[in-house]
Order: sequence, then structure tokens, then C-alpha cells
Amino acid sequence: MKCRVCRGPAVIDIRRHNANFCKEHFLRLCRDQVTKTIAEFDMIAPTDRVLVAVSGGKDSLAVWDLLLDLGYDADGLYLGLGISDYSDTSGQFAKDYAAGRGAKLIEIDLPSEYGFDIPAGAKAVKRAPCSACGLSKRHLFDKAAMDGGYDVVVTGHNLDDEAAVLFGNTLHWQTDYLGRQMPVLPARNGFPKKVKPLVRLGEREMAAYCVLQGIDYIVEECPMASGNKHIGYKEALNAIEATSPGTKHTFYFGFLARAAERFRDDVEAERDALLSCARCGAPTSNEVCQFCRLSERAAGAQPVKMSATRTKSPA
Ligand code: Q46
Ligand code: ZN
Ligand code: ZN
Repeated sequence: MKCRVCRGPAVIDIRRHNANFCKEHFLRLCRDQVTKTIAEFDMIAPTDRVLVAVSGGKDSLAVWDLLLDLGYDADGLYLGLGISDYSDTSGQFAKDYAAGRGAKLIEIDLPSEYGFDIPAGAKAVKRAPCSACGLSKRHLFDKAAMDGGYDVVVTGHNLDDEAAVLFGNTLHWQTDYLGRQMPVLPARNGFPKKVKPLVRLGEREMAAYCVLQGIDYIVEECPMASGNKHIGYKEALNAIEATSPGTKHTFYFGFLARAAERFRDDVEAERDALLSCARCGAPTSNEVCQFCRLSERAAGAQPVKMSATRTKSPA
């Protein structure tokens, strides 16, 4: 197996590119793909203050590392979600990376700062854990970005994540979600700008990137992900990709090029109708935002004991 660029020994094959790469040229490929994505979708200006949503997993640490190497002024934000040992361990990976790199990591702890954790919160509002978790993460990242004066929030969603979400939204024709599934969401009505610079890179590449860069990340998946539909969507797409390399890329980038615009009106109408939350001032479609309703009902609820199942995380 030889590197496509230098013909030296390759460390990874990327079937959708029909090519192998040595360490040096694979790392360069990752940087080039991120640079290309940032430029193509006008994601981050050179002087922007960037806030990276860091989970301690491979994708968020890789995107933070790539942005720092590319010279961006990028701080990290870690949210402690109170998901048993998983949160403690993942938080430690985020802290260790920040310390090793001399980067700034902002930490917000849901149990100590808001009085509930995700398992208890989900139970209190009778939502699936990932639903309660997702809305909490969105709310707290938006708030931290607005409070901290950041220009843009970065998340580590990769091509596998985006293709799986698109697959699920298409299967159910969730047109409002389809209209929102862009790699860039502009700042508007109290929401910060949000971008996904890893959409040209896959899950396997991000794991390889971390290994080759010597970045330690949490390998085990969140114990609350079991039963999440995205796991099934990823597995279905992986089966297709195995026989038709490049299908995920074509599916997602074809959607962006030929279909995404058609769903924009659903999002515009929804965003124009937003109010300010009566409790916290965040943009919301109801009098009180979903996060405030969740925290009001969950605060004081007993922590939920969890079993330590390990499954694939959806995001
Ligand atoms: S952390 Fe939260 Fe994920 Fe765990 S509870 Fe679900 S959404 S799986 S990325
Ligand atoms: Zn090479
Ligand atoms: Zn609120």
C-alpha cells in the first residue's frame, strides 16, 4: 500500500478517494479538506473568535486541533451532562487536551449549575435522553457563545453524522429539519453562527487523525445512546458504502447542491416567528423555552441510576 502523493508506505486507505496516504499526506489531506470546507461555505473569518463544542470524543478534539493548527483563535467549551462515569471520563480527555495544547477550555457543569443531570432531566419531561440532551446542549452552547462574544460555534459533526441525519430526515420527510441541515447556520435572532468544518471527513478518518496526532480521546460511546435511531441509519449507510464507496459523500453533498435550498422556506418561517423566553431571554417558539421548561421540571429530581451499556453515539 503506497501513498498516492509520495509513493512512501501508506498508513490509511480511503476508499471513496480510491487512494492510500502516508501519515504526512493524510494529515495534510485532513487540513486541506477542512480549509476547503471553511472557504467554500464561508464558515470562519481569520479574525473570528471561535468556540468549539468539545465532548472529549475524537471528532470534537480533532476539529479543535485542526483549527488551532490552521491558526484560528479557538477556545473549547465542555458541558458536563452528568451521565455517570462517562461524563467524568470524557471531561478529563477534554481537559487533558486543552492543558497539553495550552488552549482555553470553558467548562459548564449541568448538575452543579442547573441542578439536574441528563438522565434525571429526560425522565422528568418524559423525553428520550438524547432529545433532552440535544436541546440542553444547543441551549447552553448558544448561551455560552452569545455571553462570551464569540463569532462562531464549531461542532465536530463529520460526514458519517451528517449523512445519517440526512437519511433519517429524508425517510420521515422532516422538511423543517432538512432546511436546517446545512454545514453553516448564520447568526440570527439571538442564535450564534454555527458551522461544521468536518463534513468532508469521515468517522474513520477522524479516529485515524487523532491516533496519528497523538490525541487521546474517549473511545467508549455514551451509555444513553442505545436505541437511538441514528445508530441504525449509520449502519444502513455503512452497508451501502461498503459496496459503493462514495455514496455517503454523494448523498450529502448532492443534497446540499441540489435540494437543501428547496426546504429553506420552512426554516425562515419558523425563525421569523420566534419570541424571547420569559425566563432566560433565549429565542423560542413558546413563552418559555424548552430548556427552561426542562430545568424547571427536572431540578431537584433524583439522579437516575444507569446500566453501563456501550453503544454507538449518534452525534
Ligand atoms: S451525549 Fe447526549 Fe449524545 Fe449521550 S445522551 Fe445522547 S445526545 S448519546 S452525542
Ligand atoms: Zn505521502
Ligand atoms: Zn429559557
